[in-house]
This record gives sequence, C-alpha cells and structure tokens, in this order.
Amino acid sequence: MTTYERLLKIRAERGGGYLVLLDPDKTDAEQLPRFVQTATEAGVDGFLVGGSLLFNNEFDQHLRIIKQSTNLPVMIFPGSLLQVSPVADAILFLILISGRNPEHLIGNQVLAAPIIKRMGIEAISTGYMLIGTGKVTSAEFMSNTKPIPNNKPDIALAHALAAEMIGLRLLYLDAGSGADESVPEQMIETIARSCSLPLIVGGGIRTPEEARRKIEAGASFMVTGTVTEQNNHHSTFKDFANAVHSALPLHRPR
Ligand code: 1GP
Repeated sequence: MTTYERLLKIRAERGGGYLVLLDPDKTDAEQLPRFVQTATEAGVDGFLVGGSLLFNNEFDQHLRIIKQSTNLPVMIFPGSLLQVSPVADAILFLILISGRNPEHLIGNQVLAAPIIKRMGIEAISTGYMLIGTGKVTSAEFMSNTKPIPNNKPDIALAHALAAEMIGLRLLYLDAGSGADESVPEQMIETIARSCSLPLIVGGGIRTPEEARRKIEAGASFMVTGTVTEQNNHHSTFKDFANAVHSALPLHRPR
C-alpha cells in the first residue's frame, strides 16, 4: 500500500487523521525516539518532518531515528530543496499555489523531481496554500509570497478547485507555524463542500477542541507542531488524537 493510500485509509476508518510535525531544528536527536514512540502509543496517525528554515544538517539521520521509532507513515514536509531524503516513506511534493513566485510553482519542483525519482521515494503532489493572519510567518517570508487573506474563503476555494482540476492529490491549508490564528472553519467548510481533495489543515492549532472543529468543518487531517514540541506528553498527543477521531465530520468531501 502506498503512503497516500494509507492516508486515505486512515481518513476512511477514523473520520479524520492527526499528523504531528517534527522540525529537526526544534527536537534534539536524543529526545526523538521517546517523542516519536510516545506520540505513536498515544494514537497519532503519522508524522511530517521539515521546516521553513533548517540550521540542522542531519536531516537523514533525524529521519532514520524517526523511522526506527514508529511504524506510522513518515512524510517529508519540505521547507526547501535541501529537505529530500530516501529514508522517509513519502514526500509531500509541494506546489505553493497561493503564491505567484515561479520558483515555488515549478522551479524547485523541476530541480527536485529527478533526485526524488532516483531515490525512489513516493511523491504526493500537494497544493500548498498559505493563509494569512496579518502577521508575517516564516513560510511567508522565506517563500517571498503573499498568503491568501483568512477572511476570503472564496479566493481560497478558487485555488483549491484549480488544484483539483490540475490533478494534485492533496491540499494543505497552512496558517504558518506558531500563527496567532489558525485557518478559520468557514474557509475549511467552503472548500470541503465543493472540492473533493483531502484537506490537511495546520498552523496555530493549540487545543484539542480547535482540532476537532477543523475536522468537523471538513478537514481530513490536522497538524500540530509548536504545541506538541512544547508539551510532548502522552496525554497531549492522546487528547488531540481523541478529539480528531471522535469528531463528526459534517462536510466530508463527496
Ligand atoms: C506549520 O502546519 C504546521 O507548517 C504546524 O503549525 O507549529 O503552529 O502547530 P504549528
């Protein structure tokens, strides 16, 4: 089964999935096994690994430790071209569709594609949309693009529909790591009602209740990074996992 199929299976069986983001700069290699094992035992559904800017040059080694510590899907969420590795189960092949920077629409993808092909790693094409909260996030600054304003669900929907028609396989709505406000439920609902692509939502989600609302609005997967880096206890992961898995998705895509 491919990683993409595993994601779809998680959504079908659990109603929604809970993914934990690991930024190699923010978690020590020595603490990684315990972090990953704790999250796995607590019921999370998979891991994303990456960051907008990495000072750490042991990306492969981090991935190896993560893979040795869990049987769950481990996917690269690349912040740059340097974040490509054969060790992961898959890479989210991101197209920054909310922006108009050609390097992030096709330039970097052309550079990365032959390397990914040679590594034999599964690439999951993902329409990546930055959703603005007014405050500049690392992703916005580093990508040199403008995010979609978070009070414009119609603009977000038009981008989502374009991604679907182009043939991308996932959508990722990201308010940016540590954002003051997460992606509004109204925007998620507007997209989920009309677009059949599985929707990942992350950035600024701090409580299990907020996570539940994202799934109930129509997200297929939600992501925490900052809150679980700061509080990596079994109970934290479990509370988020339970909230996601017990949510009642009202607007599951057709
Ligand atoms: C950022 O969606 C992720 O790309 C996670 O964001 O760190 O705010 O949880 P947080």
